[in-house]
Amino acid sequence: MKPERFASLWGTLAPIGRGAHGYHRFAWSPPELACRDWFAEQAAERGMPVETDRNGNLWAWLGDPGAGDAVVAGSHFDSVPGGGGYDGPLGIVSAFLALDLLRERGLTPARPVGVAAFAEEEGSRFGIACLGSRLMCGALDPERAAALRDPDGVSLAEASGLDPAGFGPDPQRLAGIGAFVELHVEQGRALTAPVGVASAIWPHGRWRLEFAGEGNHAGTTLMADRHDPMLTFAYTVLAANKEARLRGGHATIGRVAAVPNATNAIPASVTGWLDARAADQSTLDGLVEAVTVRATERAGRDGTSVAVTAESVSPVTGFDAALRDRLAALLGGVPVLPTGAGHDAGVLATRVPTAMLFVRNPTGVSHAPGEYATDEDCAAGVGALADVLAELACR
Ligand code: HGY
Ligand code: MN
Ligand code: MN
Ligand code: MN
Repeated sequence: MKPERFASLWGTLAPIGRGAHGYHRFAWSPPELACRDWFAEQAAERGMPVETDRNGNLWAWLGDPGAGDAVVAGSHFDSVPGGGGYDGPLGIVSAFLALDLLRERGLTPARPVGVAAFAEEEGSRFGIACLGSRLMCGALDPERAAALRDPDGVSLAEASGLDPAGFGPDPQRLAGIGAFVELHVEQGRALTAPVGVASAIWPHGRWRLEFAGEGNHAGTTLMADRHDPMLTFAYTVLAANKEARLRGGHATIGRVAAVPNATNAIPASVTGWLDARAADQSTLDGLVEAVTVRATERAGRDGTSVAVTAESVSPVTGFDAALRDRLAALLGGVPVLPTGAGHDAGVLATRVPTAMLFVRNPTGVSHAPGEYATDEDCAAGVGALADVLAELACR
């Protein structure tokens, strides 16, 4: 595919939700709804019926998915606050363009082929990553999902317009999928070629940290009399960074809220979210344990308390080895590499044969405005995805 052809379709989606400081495409917010409209238009242009499943995921089909053994390609539209534009949308634009290439090559799929857009992959609105794919795959309690509310108190059902009684596993849909392939911008700088294949997703997760102390006056309370949860919180941020470095893991504490959040009052509580990841499960477990122990010890000294709650934990995802090796060989021995980023593919991989393709990101930056991929590499990604779809669906 010529880079300018990729750029032409990319240019119809990329401006949606782009702000001065990155993208703000939260699930079922106006920009993400506009992306869903874009999805329906692209599908209609290709004569592909569209459906929204019970968990809010979008599907467009070539052929009858009821025939089973479908090959599906896709990703997500939503972003982190101030995110980059390629994380997610690149996989969906590339899927539609790859289908165009199949048609131009005169290839007619012998199996149903789908394009999917999964809901709330980043978890930016409701706090749980891969919400739509987890619900579909039975990896998230539907009642827990129905109880979720965004920071404005809006429920998942209110935001999506879905029936909360419908949230949950979709075994019939999964049974009809023979393979899922997600193309994604690389979120790092390890990929030295335009396209690569994922070997695994690091185990990772999110833990909610709740620090409780004593709210008091910032100006009159003696230092010796304070039980300041912000102090314990600050110490825990440093501890997480240190423990991660010691283990070669990754740890960040974000999404912070102090109550009250005032300049002249010591907060009564501080909440933050630990995002921790590591190349293997025991290292991740050790990292989270160390952070928890250090925070608890410090709380004892500060006269505060800390509660650590696992929000969503994803074990290591080893992609289907046969499929992974088959695609790497098909694409001429492209690099095969792990990723520390979570993906819907990591959830689907627990239920159907799944693979991931990466497109080089020269900046290595992601979840920030600097996220980037050249039109040339993106066009190479479309070509690779078309080769994969031809191999899996047209033979
Ligand atoms: O958070 C992640 O790893 C992914 O980008 N959603
Ligand atoms: Mn992301
Ligand atoms: Mn993503
Ligand atoms: Mn006062």
